[in-house]
Amino acid sequence: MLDAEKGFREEWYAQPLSKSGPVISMAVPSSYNDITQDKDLRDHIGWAWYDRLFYVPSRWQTDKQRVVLRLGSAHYNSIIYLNGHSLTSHEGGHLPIMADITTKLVYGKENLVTVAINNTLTPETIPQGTIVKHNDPSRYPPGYFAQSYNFDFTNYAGIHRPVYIYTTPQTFIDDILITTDINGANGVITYNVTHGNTMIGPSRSGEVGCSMKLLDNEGDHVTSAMGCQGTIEISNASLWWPYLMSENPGYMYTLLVAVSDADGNLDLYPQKVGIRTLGWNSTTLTINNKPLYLRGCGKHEDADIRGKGVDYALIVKDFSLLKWLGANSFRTSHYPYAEEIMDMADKEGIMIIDESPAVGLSGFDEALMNKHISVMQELVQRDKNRPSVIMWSVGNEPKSNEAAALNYFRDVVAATHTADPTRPVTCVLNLGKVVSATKSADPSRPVTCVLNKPKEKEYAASSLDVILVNRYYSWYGDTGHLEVIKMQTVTEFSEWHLLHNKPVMISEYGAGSLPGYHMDPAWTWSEEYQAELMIRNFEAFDELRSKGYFVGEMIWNFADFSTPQGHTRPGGNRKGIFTRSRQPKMAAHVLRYRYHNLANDTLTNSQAPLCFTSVLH
Ligand code: GCB
Repeated sequence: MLDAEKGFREEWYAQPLSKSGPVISMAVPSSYNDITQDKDLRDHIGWAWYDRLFYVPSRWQTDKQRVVLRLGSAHYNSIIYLNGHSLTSHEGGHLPIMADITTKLVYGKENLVTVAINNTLTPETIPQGTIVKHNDPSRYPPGYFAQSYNFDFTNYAGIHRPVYIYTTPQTFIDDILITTDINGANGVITYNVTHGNTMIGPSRSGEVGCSMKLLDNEGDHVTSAMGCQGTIEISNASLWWPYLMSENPGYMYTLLVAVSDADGNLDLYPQKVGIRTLGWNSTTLTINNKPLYLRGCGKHEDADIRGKGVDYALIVKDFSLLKWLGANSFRTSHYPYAEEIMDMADKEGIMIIDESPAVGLSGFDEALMNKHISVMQELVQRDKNRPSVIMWSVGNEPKSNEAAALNYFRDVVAATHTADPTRPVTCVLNLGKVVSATKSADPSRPVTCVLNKPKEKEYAASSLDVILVNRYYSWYGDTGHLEVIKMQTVTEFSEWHLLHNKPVMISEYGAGSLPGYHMDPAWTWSEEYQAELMIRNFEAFDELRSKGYFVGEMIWNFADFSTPQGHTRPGGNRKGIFTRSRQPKMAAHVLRYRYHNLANDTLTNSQAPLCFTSVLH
């Protein structure tokens, strides 16, 4: 049986891992699962260990720099050691891990960072999973167990996003909160800068001051302001618009934030700012006071070899395909995506429904809710200033037919919304406990949760601002009967609206197809079936749109993606309109035609200019 605790007992972190046993080379960022030929590594459940020696110049110490270690994400549970000592730990993948390492480094020498990561999912983790132990010695070897979970994508593990060490002065910018508004032709930016300081050597004295310089997207000076909080009004502002809603989508200013103290410390941060407003009522979503219709898809961070590891070329390719499709949005199903992806969305004008990793939750108790609220706070903290984020999704397909979901989702949504973002506040939870609900919670965006339970016995929808429902008519039900799609979709979505008096949209629909497999008349798994299923859905969507409360459609899925082995998933989930290597199936062409038409855009195969700008780090 695997000795899960061996590394901790033997203190592997006290020295380079190679001194404790054999090590293999591993890419960072990447999932470790598909890198080698080793099946056991691919299917590993439990702790995996990484380490890295790195050099720190003594100049950083002389210059009294504050040094921070930052991992973009590691999945799922991480314990980090520096030079043999415990540094920090973090539960949950998909969100950053940071630690101030200033006083723990050895300057002018090599340092050792060690990360232990455990991918085990349990009923207490988000997302949840179960370790199934098989105790029948006639059928399984001793200690045999397997991991199961309530979602279909592979639970890839490893250090998925870049790891950085960066420096700041002793007095540093800790956080910046931006909100924007529109006043006639003017744009309004409200900012709040918080700062911190660390003491290395003699303590600092004097006041800390903030100054702001606003630059336009060409880098030209627009205006300046003093003070750590304030409002800037820009006459004839350029607004942040989604792709195909303006000639110049994704317009962003740069707010150059400077924080300085009497000791001569100066910290600078170029904060991107997209000026836009969001609105929602019982039928409509608006951006800059214009009604929005979301044309998009559900996605995954997923590719061969690297799994969920950040891949710059793939990010640029995916945005190129989204624009080729005429899509204006996607949902970060079913977890927060890499910041590099979010940066591209801001820049390209692609709107994001920003989803938490709470996929398929059940058993809604107090501990789970507190954890869920913390995850939402971390997510809002990370993405709060992004113009592309137009909605928070607290989860996907919870078992919201359980009665406990009613108060649970009321409180998770309320915590995500909590009013005053500049002050800590509390929110009283149903289970009798008071949870500190966040200076980072966000009242400015609608909150949703993606549902799939029948509306008659469903307890989350009443708490949501917009109702998102996943439906697979003629795939999981009435398989082969494409003719019922329109009727069933129109009936169901009209009823959701009638029941809750809120805007509704379809967040998933689709069919699997095997590229190159053709059958006419359409037959399941053929490219024709996938395409025709979509066309039948479009008929329903158009009828629903004419009723005035249907605010968007998102195909499942952008691309084929990896799943655990199973008899319903031939080589993974094949509902992609692109293959896993990003080549279009027939469905992609069908969707492209529709999305450009919906945007009133003329389809041309325009020749892109051969000028490149490096968009990622
Ligand atoms: C769903 C899930 C998604 C699955 C999809 C499917 O409802 O939200 O994660 O991949 O169905 O293809 O079954």
